[in-house]
Order: sequence, then C-alpha cells, then structure tokens
Amino acid sequence: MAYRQLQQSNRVAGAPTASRQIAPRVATGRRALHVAAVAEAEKTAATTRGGAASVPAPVDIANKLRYLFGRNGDYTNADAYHGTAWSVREKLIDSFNKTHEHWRKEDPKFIYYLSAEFLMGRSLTNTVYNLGLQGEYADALNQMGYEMEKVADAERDAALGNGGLGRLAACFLDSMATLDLPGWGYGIRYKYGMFKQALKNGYQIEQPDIWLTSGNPWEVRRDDVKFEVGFGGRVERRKVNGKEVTVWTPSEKVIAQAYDNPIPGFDTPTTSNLRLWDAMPLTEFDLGAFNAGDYDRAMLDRERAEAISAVLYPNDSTPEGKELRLKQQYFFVCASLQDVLSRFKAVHGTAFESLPDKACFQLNDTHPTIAVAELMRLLVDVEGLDWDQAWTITTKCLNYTNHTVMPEALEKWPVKVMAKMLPRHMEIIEVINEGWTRWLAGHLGDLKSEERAKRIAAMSIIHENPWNKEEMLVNMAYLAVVGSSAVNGVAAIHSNIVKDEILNDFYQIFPSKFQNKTNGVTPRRWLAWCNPELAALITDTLGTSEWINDTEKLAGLRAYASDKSFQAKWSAVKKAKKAKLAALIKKIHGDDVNQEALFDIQIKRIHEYKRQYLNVLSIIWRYKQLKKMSPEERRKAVPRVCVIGGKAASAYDMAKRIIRLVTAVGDVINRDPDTKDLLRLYFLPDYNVSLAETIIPAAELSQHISTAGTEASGTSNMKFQMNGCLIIGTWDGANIEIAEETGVDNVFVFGVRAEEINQLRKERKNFKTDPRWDELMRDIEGGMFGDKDYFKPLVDSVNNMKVGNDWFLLANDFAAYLEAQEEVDACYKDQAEWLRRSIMYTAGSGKFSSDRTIREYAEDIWHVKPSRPSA
Ligand code: 26W
Repeated sequence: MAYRQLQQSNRVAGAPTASRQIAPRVATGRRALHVAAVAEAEKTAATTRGGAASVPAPVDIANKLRYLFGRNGDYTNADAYHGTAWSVREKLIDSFNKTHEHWRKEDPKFIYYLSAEFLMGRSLTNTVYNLGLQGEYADALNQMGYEMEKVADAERDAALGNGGLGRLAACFLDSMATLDLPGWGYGIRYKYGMFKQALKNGYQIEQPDIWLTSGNPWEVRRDDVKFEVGFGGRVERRKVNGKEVTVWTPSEKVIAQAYDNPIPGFDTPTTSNLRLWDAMPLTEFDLGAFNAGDYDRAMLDRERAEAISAVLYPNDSTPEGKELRLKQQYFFVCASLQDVLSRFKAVHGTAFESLPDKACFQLNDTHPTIAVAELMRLLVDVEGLDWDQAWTITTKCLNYTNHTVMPEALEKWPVKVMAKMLPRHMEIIEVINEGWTRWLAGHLGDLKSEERAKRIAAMSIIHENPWNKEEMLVNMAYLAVVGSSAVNGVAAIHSNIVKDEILNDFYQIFPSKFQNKTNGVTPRRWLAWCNPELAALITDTLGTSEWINDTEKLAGLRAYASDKSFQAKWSAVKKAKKAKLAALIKKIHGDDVNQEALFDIQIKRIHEYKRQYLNVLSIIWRYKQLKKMSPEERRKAVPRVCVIGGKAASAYDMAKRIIRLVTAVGDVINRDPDTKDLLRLYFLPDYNVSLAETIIPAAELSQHISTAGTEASGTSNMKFQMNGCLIIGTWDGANIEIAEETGVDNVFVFGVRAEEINQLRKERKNFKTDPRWDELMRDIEGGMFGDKDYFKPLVDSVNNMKVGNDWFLLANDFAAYLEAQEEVDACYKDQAEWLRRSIMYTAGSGKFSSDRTIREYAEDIWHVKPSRPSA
C-alpha cells in the first residue's frame, strides 16, 4: 500500500499523468471539463479506507461546492480547496469512527498528550497522503482542470503554536496514529493562532492570524461534549455524612466546548484525535441573565469567556506572567481531565485505582502542570478519594517533558495570582508542598540541619521570588517533577543538563525518574510528501518504500553515497527544489537569484541564543571580502544565496532589531553590482510550517549555531538532515546526535563546548576580540547599513563590555565560525564530496523519525500498546 501511495505522490509532484495530459489548465475550459469529468466519474464507485462506499471524488467535490457553498462551476483554487477538503473530511471521519469503535471495544490504555500548542500546518495534503487517497484526489482535480499543489496552497496553516514545542506535538500525533497507539492530543482551539509576520520598510509588523473565517473542514464540533470550568470564588469545608469535604464555589464559570480534529495515521486504518477546547460563556445555557433584562452583563460575560481561547501567546521561551495565560492553562487542563475521567467512569465506574492502567498524561513542558493539582482536586473533592490514594494515582498518571534550559523560561506563578484565580488549587499545592518538604526532611535526615534546611528550601515548590522578596512563587517545573513518574529532556545533551544542572537537586533524590527521549520528526510530512521527488528516488534505489515507516532503512543509501550516477540523480532533485525556492524568492522580493549558488538557510524563531546575529556578521564579512577581490579571484568564489526567516516575539526588542539588521544588510548586498551574482541575503517573512515545507527540501546548508548548551534539541536540524542538507552547527542539542549518525566529519562543527560556557562567560570581559569582529562592529555602528541609532543597542549587547553582555558568546565563536564557513566553501567546490555528504545525511537520519521517539515514550514511560482496527 505504501508503495502505491508513493507512486501517487510522484504524480502530483510533476511526473506527467494521463489525466494531466487531457486536462489543459485554462480557466475558460474548466467548466466544460468539470461537467464532463463529473459525468464520467458518476459512472464508477469508489470505496474509502473508512469502509463506506462513496461517490467518486469529482462528483463529491462538485456536490460539496454546490450544497455547502452554493457554488456551481468555474471555481477558484480556493473554492476547489474547500470542495476537496469537505469531501476528504468524510473519509477521514469514517476512519475516525471505525478506529474509535475499535478502541471502545478493546478499552486499551490511552496516552493523552497535554499541550498548550499544536503547530499542525496544513491538513489537506497530509490527509490524502496518509489515507492513501492522494492519487484519487489528484486525478479528480486534474480532470476538473486543477492541480492539487495549487489547490492545497489555498489552505491556511493551523498555526496554534510558536515553534519547536508545538511542531513536535504535531509530529508526535502523526507518529502515535501511525503506530496505532491509542492516544489523543488535548489543547486549546485558539481563535487567533501565531501572528502573521509582515515587513514594513524592513521592520517586523505583526498581524492577526484570522484562520477560521472560511470554516475549518478538519474539525468536528462535539455539541455533546462540554464541561464547566470555574475560576476564583471561595473554598469551604463542610461535613457530609460525618466526613469533612471541601467545596469550591467559583465566582466565574465558563464552558469548554470540544472540537475534534481527526489525525490519520500513515499506511494504517488508525485515525486518532486531537481534541481542542473552545471557551464559551455559561450564559448561553443560562438564558436567565437575558430574561432578567441584564443584556449588557451577559454580553460582557461572553467577551470575558471567549477571551480565554482567543489568542495564542506569541512567546517562545520567555513566559509573561499574564493572568490570562494561567487561565488558558487551567481551562484546557480542567476540561481535558474531566473528559478523561468521565469516559473512564462510564466504563469502570469509580474504580479509580485502575486509572493508571487506562490513562496516562504527558505534560508538554510546564504549561499544563496545573494538572497535578487538578487531578488531585477531581479525585479528592469531587470523587471523594483519600488524599494519599489520590496522590498515588496522580503521580502514576503524569509525566513531564522539559523543553528548555533557559532559566527565565521556567514558569513560576505568583502565589497571589494563583490563590485568587484558583483558590482550591493553591491550597492543594500547599498541601503537596508540605508533604513533599516533610518527606524531604526525613529523606535528608543524615545531613546537618543547616545543610538540610538549605536543600529543602532549594527544592520547595513554593519559594520566594529572588528578585522581589515580598513575593512568593509557585515553581511549576518543581510541581511537575514532584507530581510525575517520569521526567525527560529532548536530546541526550539536554537530558544531561536537566539532570546535572536545571533539576539536579531532584535528580539526586530520584535518579530513576529522569530519562532522555531524543526528539524526532515525522518522515511523512518532512520527507515523503514535502519532497516527493527525493522520496521517489529513495524508493527506486532501495527497491521499497518501507523506509517511510521504518527510517532505519534509509541507511541503505550509504552504499550509493559515492556512486556517480546516483549522485547525478540526487543532485537533479536538489536543483529542482532550489528552482522552486528561487521562484518563491522572486515572488516575494522580485529578484532572480543564481540557482547554481549554494543555498544557505537559517529558519527558526529569532532569539539571541540561536544567534542569527552571528550568521549576519559572517555574511557581512563575506561581502567585504568579495568587495576587495579582483575579478579573477571573484570567479573562484563560491556564490551563496543566504536566507533567514523567523518571527520575533512581539515584545522581544532585540530580536526585532536583529530582523531589521538582516533586511538592512540584504538591501545593501543584493543591490551591489560588484557582488550581487556572488552573494545575496533575503529575509523571508512569515516563516511557518508551509514555508518550511518549501524551503527545507531546497536547502544545501543549514545553520544551527546556538551557544552550546542552550538549544534543548532543535528539530528543524532533523528535517534538513532528512532532506540531504549539510549542517553547520555548534556541539549542541540534537546536532550532536545528528553528527554521530551522519559521521562527525561530514558536519561543519565549530565553537566552544557546553562545559566551557560558564567559565567563558565569567571571562568574557577580558576576551580579546578578533580584529575582524572589531571591524564589523565599527561598520554597523558607523552606519554602513543605515539605521545607526537603531542598531546601536545591538552592537552594545555584544560589544560594550558591561557585565553580562555578549551572554551568548558570539565573539568567542566568531573566528571558529568563519573558519567553518571557509571549509563549507572548499567542500562545495568539490561537488562529488558535497553530494556524498548530502546522501550520508539522509542515510543517517533514520534515528530522527518521531516514530522512534514515540516508540520509546510508549515503552519506557507510557506503557501503552498498539491497538489497530481492522482495515
Ligand atoms: C511560557 C513561555 C514559553 C513558551 C514556549 C516557554 C517555553 C516555551 C517552549 C518550551 C519553547 C520551545 O519551543 N522549546 C523548544 O522545544 C523544542 C522541542 O523539544 C526543542 O527542539 C527546542 O530546542 C526548544 O527550544
């Protein structure tokens, strides 16, 4: 089956098909064509993966457009998208229903992935691909005079996430479904996702992401699934049948309304689910407020409720202590836990001791950590369990993943805020903390009392704000560790940093709780269908498409790495993908770029620790060298097209200045007649999942140059690797494991190591900067790229040696980075060697499938087993 799907995918990507030949794509001819195609297709019937017989795709698409949208004939690509999507949706729901019927019967243990972010991107192509319907729908559209690629382009990204953490959650859902693991994602149905980034005179502008206006064919609203979520109010003790019970009476209540987003696995009948919650006012169900004539209050309530799921906080790494964010976190956790418990009770009644055999929850970073207190509240206050019994169940059910080493990124909520918004939860956290610190006191009994008190204070879930002694904070990471069975980092080096630094006190107490689960990405989206040409070549060469589900098989490509004829085919695919990216650059910036140039890419959130600034400095240096060269020397230089993309958090001033530096440097370089054939720099605005799908297959060199020890893992590095893109990078995050799998000599590794960082930071003041660095600082400060004043803080942040400046040690790595860039040039001149390495990257990417990661979670942490419905 997989092989058939792959062949279908090739057809979409450009190989001529019979249907394409008979279907000229001229708008005027469309109507007649489509009528003929529909008539022809009506004669045949198709069977879907869900099992139900259905009308042929062209008829179905036309029907959807006619009856759902009131359209007839001559559709735009956007229309064709909607018709196609609503048609595909039915097959998806058939498959979803079959899977869930099966799971209801089998009653397996479920994993619930709790995440404030799911960065899904587009669904149409992914869905037809995973359902094995790609050929059918591509042909249908062709017959109607459309092209799948253009039609699919009309879909808006579901951008309910900031970056790595949200996209990881999306890859995990794909793998869970593909591996037939009973599992759901739970999150928030934000009305506005990640902002759209535009450029105005080279500066970032944020615009709202209004993604739901034309309807969302990929969700099913469940009018029968809603839960009340409360905030504020008071807590009382009452005696009921001689037993003391706690009653929380919230002062504000909203409704969480479920929307299901079916997640199709690849090459399996399994379709699982992402359940997202929308916040609605209670008053819609309590018309009393209207009847009493309190119209304006009811409308204000509506606004207040809807605000909870209105917008994704666009912060990556630095938490903003906004009350609304805590409200969002509690909102989705509360609804999700009630939902799971109500399904559990429907089958098992109140046998909660077996809850850990039926359900487990993964906390995606600390964002859903209030689950620790909420599960306790539901079990103790609502279900009437003993505290100790509830605690045993809670800690067995929960697990926590840490995704960041930045100390400032660890969420801490002021006790005052928590007590006001979630008074009962604050009490519960206090009781947990009392029990925890008491236990610690016993456990550390051998220590001298002073030392013991210090250790306990350092591990207390509730502690003083070090910057403001008046304020007490709830440390969410500590709560997550104490309340979970397993704690993991996301790459080997990161998990070691978690154990040895961030949570070392806890590691010493519970060494066996701590694990590593190196991240992965789905090879379906990130290789098989974002790069169908390369996928086809791999399948032809290996003689099987099984690598899509078993990426270790990609290792078979190693045997061809030096094969000239294979290299030629490999290179032809890369060239075709580069041409596509060149067309996109032309569309955005109006420039033609040299497609023979080395395509050098850095795409990720703009952050000082990711060091886009260092990249720009090296580009300026390259420019200055080219300027100085004779025509003879220039002919020998390796031409480069550099691309940088990524969003800056709206309040992250320094990141915004970095974007402006990129655009300003680009403006100078791209117009200089001396160099413009040899060097370009483009900032591609509004970097998102879809853009990544175009950029990554075209990349020849990608940059992963964070200060060692700061990037927890990185996941785009894995996507680039799969697509045969060489990496220039520091010894950080998953780069290390990628280098090990690819061959360290095939990777351009540079810079200081994580263990040196602390010392180097202390000594940075006395560090003798490279003369080339000094020159570049003078250039920027002197106005070589205009905007002198605006760039001054940028120069100061790395060059003006106040304590703490150049925190990310750009200057320390600068010379080594330039040297690594020279190695890149030398290697690119030897195309046979470059291609050999490129092939070795893909061949070495087997480990970085999220299937591998999810299998490890399932075996080591979740103890969840596959359960596959019959086809
Ligand atoms: C509350 C503010 C906030 C928002 C997002 C704090 C922290 C985050 C995330 C943890 C940031 C994030 O996306 N981290 C990235 O997670 C990826 C998946 O594990 C890793 O590959 C990246 O290295 C890490 O930066």
